This record gives sequence, structure tokens and C-alpha cells, in this order.
Amino acid sequence: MAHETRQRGGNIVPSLNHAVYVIPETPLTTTGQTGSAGLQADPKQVALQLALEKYGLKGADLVVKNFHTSADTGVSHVYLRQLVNGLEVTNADMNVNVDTKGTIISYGSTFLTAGHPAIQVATNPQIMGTINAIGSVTRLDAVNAVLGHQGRPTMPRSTTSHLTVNHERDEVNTTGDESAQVITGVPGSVDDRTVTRDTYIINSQGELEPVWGVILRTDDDWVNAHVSRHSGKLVSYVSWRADDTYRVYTRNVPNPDKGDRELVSDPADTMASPRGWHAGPDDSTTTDTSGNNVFAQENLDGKLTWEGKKRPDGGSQLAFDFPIDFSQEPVNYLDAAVTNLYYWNNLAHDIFYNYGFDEESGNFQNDNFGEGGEEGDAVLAFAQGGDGMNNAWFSTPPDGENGVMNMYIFDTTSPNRDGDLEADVIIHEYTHGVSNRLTGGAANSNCLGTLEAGGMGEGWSDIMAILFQLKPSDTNATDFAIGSYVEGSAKGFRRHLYSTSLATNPTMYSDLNDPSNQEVHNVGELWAEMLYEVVWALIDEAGFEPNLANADSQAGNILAMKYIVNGFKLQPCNPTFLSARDAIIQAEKMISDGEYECTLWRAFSKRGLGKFAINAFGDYFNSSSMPLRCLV
Ligand SMILES: [Ca+2]
Ligand SMILES: [Ca+2]
Ligand SMILES: [Ca+2]
Ligand SMILES: [Ca+2]
Ligand SMILES: [Zn+2]
Repeated sequence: MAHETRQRGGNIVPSLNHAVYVIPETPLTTTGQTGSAGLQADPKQVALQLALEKYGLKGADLVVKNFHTSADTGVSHVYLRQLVNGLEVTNADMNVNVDTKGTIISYGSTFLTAGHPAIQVATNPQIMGTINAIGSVTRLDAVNAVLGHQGRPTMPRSTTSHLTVNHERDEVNTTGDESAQVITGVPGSVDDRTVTRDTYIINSQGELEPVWGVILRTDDDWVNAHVSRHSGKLVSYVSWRADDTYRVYTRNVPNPDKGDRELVSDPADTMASPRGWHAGPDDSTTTDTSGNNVFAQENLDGKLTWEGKKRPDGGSQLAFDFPIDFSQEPVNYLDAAVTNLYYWNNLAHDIFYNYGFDEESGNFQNDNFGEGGEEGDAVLAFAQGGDGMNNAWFSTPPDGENGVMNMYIFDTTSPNRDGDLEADVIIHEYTHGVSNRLTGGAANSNCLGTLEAGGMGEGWSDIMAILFQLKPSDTNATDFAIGSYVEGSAKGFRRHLYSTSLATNPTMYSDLNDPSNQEVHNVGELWAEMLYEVVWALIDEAGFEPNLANADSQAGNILAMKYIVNGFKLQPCNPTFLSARDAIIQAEKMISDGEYECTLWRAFSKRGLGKFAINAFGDYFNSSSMPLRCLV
């Protein structure tokens, strides 16, 4: 959770009374799609034709900003923007939805007709001459207006001379216009790349106002503002980072057994999610439980389609605060459940990002912001799946394809309980995505396929579920369960509690020989128990850091996260207990230069995975030995 000393600037958005959204009762056709039968209509041409005919425009008056066809519906979405005098009108947008037959099924628009008085004024050469004469507001003045709105010191005009205005074309500008210029040297700019753009905006009076567009990225925000070239005042200001709030179970209160939900504000990590948790396509923001990292929705019909499913809406305030009545069945608090699922998936994305599960290594994001890796693969998270009970699962296809998380209701209690409300179940599932992507590279999803490797996959998921909810008050005498809330029992899903006590949890490496351990979750229990020893050995020696996002810390729980995640990256495809142990020890060497090598050996050897542990002749043999250097 970000604690802020300075208030970030509030949004300003001109209200447009002429905005429409039209769903035609009879199929709408334009000359763009009338063609000989069998000829596939070009959705872009269909959309352009609609705009030209509807608004009396010419081809030079608009531009296609964005275009994509939805795989699930076959609908093509065409995003247009109006131009005046060759410059974009930043809030004159049209989105046209075209089906496979070339029929317009709906469109939204804030376009102005060619005859609109505002356009008549703007295109009148005499009036425009006057406006240009008045326009003493410079690009630098515009940047100053943005800094002022953010409560930052502005730049005195005398000191702005060292700023460089590059007459380079801005790469983020897709229209190819020459109006964008990059300014370097703006104080507070983290990318030193403040984009200014010559453009128009429709203001709340319905006038076309010449403005400077400014895109400024600072350490705690990323904004797109428009400053009047007449008055120097902000006409619009949109933060790409939303001030979102969620009533959810948190790392402090991870499930209903531990207490009441908390109202969390602005939880996005600015490094991991630079445009926040509600980043939509084409610089838009979402108001429901979808965003760049995860789409979370109900799945009552058990069909894993994300489109057309209900997602709770936080409105323009992005306030996700929905009630729960625990005397009712879970379906009665579906919105609260989906909100919790959304929160935890985003939190997992952001925290794992800090440990190196990023764009390049193959994480789950729709937009990779040019940071490498395959994009278009946010997690699709489904709540209260109607196709099963008492379960949860995660599917990990190769990088570039959406991860899928499916959560279910548990019927061991009455009323039933919802896995969407238990953090350890969600983190267990998300970690499957992390371990699968990182082991053997993100393009290969078949690297936790053997019984032993798949079992360790379950174990990593359990230990991460624990690491995500460790508190400063926990000690090496604290025992942990997974799924205790949904099961309605302190023991949870597993046969033993995770414990550093050999009495409470007596499992050893050689238990892999037991016929009962021919199932992945049971194998996972053995591996997670070893890692539980590792976690406490490290905390007892290096201390505890409550802020899990602080991956720079050298505290024991943070080191455990780092060794495990880097172990994923180091270990071979289909690792064994032995090779996974070696990868973790190698990660320690790379990160801590051997300082905790013997700590790790002590922890592993306590559970039989010491130096001479071996899998030979079809049997697993314990070893409590350590390298000689650990004995002195
Ligand atoms: Ca974009
Ligand atoms: Ca990806
Ligand atoms: Ca980045
Ligand atoms: Ca992989
Ligand atoms: Zn699992």
C-alpha cells in the first residue's frame, strides 16, 4: 500500500453533452460494406464510411487510432479520432463495432459535424490568425501548469532555457502528425521524456480550444493533460493511474477467519503496474474488475468465457466496496468475491514483478509497455465456477496466451464458503502460473510435467501462499495450513500442518517412496515442508521484512522469495527435489555470495535432502549430511 505525503493531482474531464452511444435497431449499413456477395467487407472502411457520412467529413478529417478483432465474438472494434486543421481533437472519438458480416452493431461518438459552429470558427482563416497571435502560452508553460496542478515546484521561466525541446517525432504518436515534441530536463520526470503535442480539445462549453497536450511521467503518477493555449489553464487532466479502493481481505487479514475486510486505497505498485490496475487498451482506463494484469469475473455458468460475464463496476471513482452477508450462500456476495479475486491477482502480479517475474521473463500482462516478452496474456480469473466444487485450478499456456484461474465454492460448511475469499488459495493458484512460466523458460509450459516436478509445483504454490501471509508476530513455532477457511477446519487441505516441529510434521525426503505419495499434492506437501524449514532458517538468521514488495531488503523472508523465484529460472525443465535444491543454493550464491549457503543446507538436510540424498534404483534415500565447509 502506497503511503503518500503529497496529494496527486485530481482528474479534470470536460463534459460533452453531444456524446452518443447508438445501438441500431435494424442493421446499419454504409456504402463501405455494400459490395458483391461473398466479398469480405473491411471493418475499417465500414467504420470510416459511417463517420464520413454521419458527420459530413472528408477523409483528411479523421484517422484510425486503433483496431482489433475480438476472437470470442468476431466483432471488429475500430477507434477513430477527428482532426481539425490537420491536428487531433483529443476528445473527439468514435468507436465503431462491426460484426463479421460488415454490419455496424453499435457505435459511440463525440465527433462534431462538419457544420458545427466550433469547427466553422476553428477553420476560419481570419479567426485562426487572431488565435495564433494571442497564443503566447508555450509548451513549457503548459508543462508548468501540470507541475503546479500536482503540487510540485514549477520552473521559473528564467531557468527553462536549459530544457531541450527535441523536434523528434514522438514514437507513441500513431497518427504520424508532426505536432508532437519531446522535452527533456523537466524536474520530476522519471523517463526524462515529457511529450508535448499541438492539438485541440472540445471544452465543456462545446468550443474547440487549441491546447498543448502534455504527457508527464513522475515517480508516483503518469498523466495526460491539456493546457489552453489562450489562458494557460488546464482544460483536462487525466491520471493514467487510478485512485482505486477495494474492500478486501489483505495480507494482514487474509481470510474471514482472521477478521473483517479492510478498505485498501491505491494498492498498485508503480514499478510493476505503471498505469495502475485499471489500464485498458489505447490509453483508456477500465472501471470494472479488468485491467492490464487480470480480468476477474463470475463464472456461475461454468463456461470459461470472459466476455459477457458480469464484473463488478467501481464507477468513475473506482470504488469497489460490496457487502458480504455470511449467513447467505456465496452467490449473494458475488461482487465482493470477484473484487477480492481481482485484488489478490493484481497484488500477486505486482509482488512477483519485484522479484523478477516481469515482462521479459514471461509474466501475465496485456500490454508489456515495450519491456519485452509476449503480451496479450493477462490472467483470466473466474469466481464461483459453476462447473465444480471444492477445488481451484490454474492453467498456464506459453507466454503470450492468457493464464486461466478458476475458483470454486466449497460445501464442507453450511452456508457454503467461497475460495475467492481465501488469500492462500488464490496465491497458491497464481504461483502455479509463476513456477510454470519461469521453469524452463516462458515459452515452454511442459516443464513441471513429471510427478516429482508437478508435485514441487504444488509445494511452491503452498510456500508462496505462506510467504504472502507471514506477519511479524509469527515465529518458527507458528504452524500453517492451506485452505483452512474454505474447509472450515484448522487443518485445511493437507495431511500435516507446515511446521518446523518434527512431531507436528515428520515428513522426510524418503517419504517419496511411500505409495501414498504418488499424487502431486502429496508430493507437494513434502517439498513445501522443506521450503518451510528454509524460510524459518533464513528469518531466524536474517530477520523479517513486513513489506513483501520491498525486494531490496536482505531480510530472511525476502531472501527466501528471491532464492525460490531465481531457482525457478535456474533449474532445468522437469526438475527433481535434488536439482531444485541445487538451483536454490545456486541462487543464494548469486544473490548473497554464500552467506546463507549453510543455512540452506541445514534446512534441507533436516528433512533428509542433505548432501548425499539420492534417488537411485527407484528409491529415494535420505541424507542429513552437509558440505564440510558447513560443519566448521
Ligand atoms: Ca496504448
Ligand atoms: Ca506475457
Ligand atoms: Ca517496467
Ligand atoms: Ca516454463
Ligand atoms: Zn495446486
